Amino acid sequence: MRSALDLQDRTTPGAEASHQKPLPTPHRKPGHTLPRGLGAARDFVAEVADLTEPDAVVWCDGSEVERDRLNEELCAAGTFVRLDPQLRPSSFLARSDPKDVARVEAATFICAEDEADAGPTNNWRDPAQMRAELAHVFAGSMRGRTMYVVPFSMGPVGGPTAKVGIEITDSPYVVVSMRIMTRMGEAALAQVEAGDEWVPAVHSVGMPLVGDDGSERADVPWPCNETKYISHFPQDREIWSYGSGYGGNALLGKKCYALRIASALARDEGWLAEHMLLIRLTHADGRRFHVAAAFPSACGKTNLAMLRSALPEWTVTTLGDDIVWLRPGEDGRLWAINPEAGFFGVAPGTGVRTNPTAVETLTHDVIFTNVARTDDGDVWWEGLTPEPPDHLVDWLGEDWTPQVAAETGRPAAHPNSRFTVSAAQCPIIDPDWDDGAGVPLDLILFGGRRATNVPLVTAARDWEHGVFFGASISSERTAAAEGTIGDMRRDPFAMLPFCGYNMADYFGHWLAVGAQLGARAPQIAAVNWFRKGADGSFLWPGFAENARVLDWLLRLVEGEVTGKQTPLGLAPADGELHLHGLDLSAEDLAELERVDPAAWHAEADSIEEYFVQFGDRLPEALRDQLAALRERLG
Ligand code: OXD
Ligand code: MN
Repeated sequence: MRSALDLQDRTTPGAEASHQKPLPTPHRKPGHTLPRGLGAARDFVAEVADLTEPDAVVWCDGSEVERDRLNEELCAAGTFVRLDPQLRPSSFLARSDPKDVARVEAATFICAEDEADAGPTNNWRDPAQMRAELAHVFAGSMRGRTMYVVPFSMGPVGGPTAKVGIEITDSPYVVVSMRIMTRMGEAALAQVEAGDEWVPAVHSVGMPLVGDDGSERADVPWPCNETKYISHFPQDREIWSYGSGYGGNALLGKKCYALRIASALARDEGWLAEHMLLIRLTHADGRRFHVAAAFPSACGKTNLAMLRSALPEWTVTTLGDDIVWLRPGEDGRLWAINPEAGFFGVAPGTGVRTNPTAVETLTHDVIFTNVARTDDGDVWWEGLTPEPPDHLVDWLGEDWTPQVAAETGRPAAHPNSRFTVSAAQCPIIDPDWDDGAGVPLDLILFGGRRATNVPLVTAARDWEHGVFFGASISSERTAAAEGTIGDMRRDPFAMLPFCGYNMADYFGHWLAVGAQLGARAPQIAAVNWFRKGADGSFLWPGFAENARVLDWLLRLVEGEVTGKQTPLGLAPADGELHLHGLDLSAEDLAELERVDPAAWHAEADSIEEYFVQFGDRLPEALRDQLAALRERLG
């Protein structure tokens, strides 16, 4: 990634003439960290327009008419291809620039005044320095384009936990995606008008169509810039994103706002912004439970969010697949909402066997990005069906056949190709998903992909023990790395790329919230669906069968089972896990739950090594947990 300060070779026209303009910041009333109301929004929009020089400014209302017009424009520009109206009604395929296909963690910055407030796990930049760099790249960056003003609410509009944002973007793809992923348009603007606080979020693809000298250049289907900045100012609650049109880099309500900025807001206001799915389990006898779960990428989060229970007594309904905001309620329980309104899910691996519910969700009104196109105008990706079609146009727009794939190993869909779809379309969406009050949590799961060592399920003894589980989540990076501790990545609370402040302070904040909740805090547990046997095959069937693990944990919560103590925590006692109808040998079950003290001493060393980077900021309670683990291991 190039830095924008050495942009002598910058091909983007227009920066030099106007680089002296400072980066605007919205007006805040004295004592307020966030701007409020429509006046401040109007002024900020005018200042951003003055810096970026768009041809036109459009305030988005979120209507279907507006969406249809933008979709037509995106088709005319070649960004969208309309899919076959019979096979996939009102759906589109976008192909991104091949160099703009994922979140860019190396260009994701936390700009806190004090470097220690960003902490050792974030890329820190000095805020003043970053503002100067951004002023330079944003100057004239929207020339020849339309600037869209996108008011949006994270959470049901007006709900007690909801928060408003305003994204300013020069990408119509972002506008139509934000309409799916958030509550976007008039209702959110009405909140701003009523005087609500709002988070400023500015985005430019970084490819102006007119140079300083007035020279014009043609647009491309997926404009972007090699120079990228995904910048966060947690103290000012501002987001500035430049150079990418893709996913979490550009849909600023998601990772940038609902996790990085929201985690800083949550720290200051006494709540939690988390990278978790959210589901409701309803028992045949009518009892209902709510479960949130944090997993790093590629651990089956969307599959668990849309679980079809192998145990007929449980019915699962979906509340969210990626982010939850958790607030201690007046009743002393922890209440959860999903701040998003859609799913931005990874397509490959989503299929009839692994996630039939997701496949049913995607039958109409979907934006697909970087999947393959079938000859009859539909879409395909690896894992959608067991056998690929005979011919496809791949995500790069080139011919693809199973033979080509066999020879070159080239996938038809990019591994990070995505679907963007409204949550309301999910056939098992919970009837209360749009209720701003949220749901009270009974259980929080932490998990990763671990071929060895980590048992199928371990319940924490108490909240502090659970925070230790969260702080030490780890996941193997690749199939080749599985089984080797050296190649695994620690991803605390699955928040490594998403925590907007010092991770050690974040651990401390979790401890403080638990202390406030006391006895009414949800149960915490660690799970691992990915343990392997000596022959290298998975010991646990996963998917629908994961309901058996949830069933045991919820019976533990209810006091129907007691579990048995292991050095790690509480595991199912003999016969407690409901395994009827499952072809699982006694040996495999024992292996799934086995705790090897020597291997766990090595694990404890690896956790300690990870914790060292946090120095004195690491909460004492976590050091104590590590010491207690070693003592129990003997
Ligand atoms: C996501 C991610 O896109 O975690 O949800 O990267
Ligand atoms: Mn995610």
